[in-house]
Amino acid sequence: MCWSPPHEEARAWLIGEMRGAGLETWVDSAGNTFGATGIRALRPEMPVVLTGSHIDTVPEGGILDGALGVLAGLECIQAITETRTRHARPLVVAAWSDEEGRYGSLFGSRAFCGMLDGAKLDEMAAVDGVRLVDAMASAGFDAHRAPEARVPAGAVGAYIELHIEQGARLEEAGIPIGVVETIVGVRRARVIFVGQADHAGTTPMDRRRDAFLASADYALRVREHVVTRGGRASVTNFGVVRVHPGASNIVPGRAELVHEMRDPDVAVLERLAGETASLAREVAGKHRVGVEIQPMSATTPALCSPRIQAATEKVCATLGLATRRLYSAAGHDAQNLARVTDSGMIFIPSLGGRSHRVDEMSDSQAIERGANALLHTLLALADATA
Ligand code: HGY
Ligand code: MN
Ligand code: MN
Repeated sequence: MCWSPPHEEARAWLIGEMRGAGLETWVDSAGNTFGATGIRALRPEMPVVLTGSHIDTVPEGGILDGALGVLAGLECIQAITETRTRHARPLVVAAWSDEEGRYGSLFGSRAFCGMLDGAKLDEMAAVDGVRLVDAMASAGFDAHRAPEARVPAGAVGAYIELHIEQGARLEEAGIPIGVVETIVGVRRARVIFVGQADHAGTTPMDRRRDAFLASADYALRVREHVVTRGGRASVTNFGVVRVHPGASNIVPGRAELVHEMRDPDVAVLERLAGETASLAREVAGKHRVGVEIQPMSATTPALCSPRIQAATEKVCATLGLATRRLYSAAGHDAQNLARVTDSGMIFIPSLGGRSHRVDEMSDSQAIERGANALLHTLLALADATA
């Protein structure tokens, strides 16, 4: 969890490894950590080739989501430096802060790409109520300075991120390398049903205004709606459910869901957001409860750069690695970087498609192939011969 003591310990370890590899290091005001060859800041006079990912994880997550891209990026740059391989542009590896979205998803790369609304910082809070300003202060950062992390225009010439697919398509197709074409948009909203707390024994069933029952009805109907009326790639999830007061002998007076929807097409997401809001009102009426919908975050789907895709495919052809183009059903920092530079992603297969769970894993050959594809893509982009 970003800004926590374990995360800051991991950051310190990473900076040590970067310095050990002979890189210049810095941390920006949004908590993004950088390791660079020969430069101490990003400036448009010398556009860099940037790689990286994130070191924060989901609760009870795996060890590759994010960390693979940061450590493989560092390993590649270290190998290039140690072998004194010529490259025209500086190489930089980044660990973006709070990718997993405790504070609205892809926080660090949003700040880096100038997408952070400074006016909202004071109200930003995690689902457990911890405010961003307090979480960042606990790690020694002033949240109000996060927008200063904005990268100068033209300072990044290309961005390429290595990541696990977090799904089963590559494994099932027996393809070692995925070349990402689009990255989904993710919309999150808090949906709060308000009924009436009552005695769970003495209140007749037909007189209850049960907020949890309304929320359960809503969840089932939304899932049906998204599956039948969404796009081919639309998905939805309810990963956080809170019932109040939360005692077995009280009819729930309040139920709060965090509702997430994803799709590579923003128009589909917009349509579903409107339709599910109407559904919420319809369900609330049926259960004689109130409902409030509080939007939490909305990331925009992104198209990856054809230049980066072609560079990766050319490199993989030389390495004898089969590739497949695919969309990412997970959100990534690369979708923000697409706003400031040519941005792309390389996927490797996830065993059984497992991710966001402790047994998330890829086999070592897959990791090696992915790192090799990243290494040669970085070199191609750094020499702008791609
Ligand atoms: O949730 C996601 O899509 C990513 O793992 N942050
Ligand atoms: Mn993740
Ligand atoms: Mn990730």
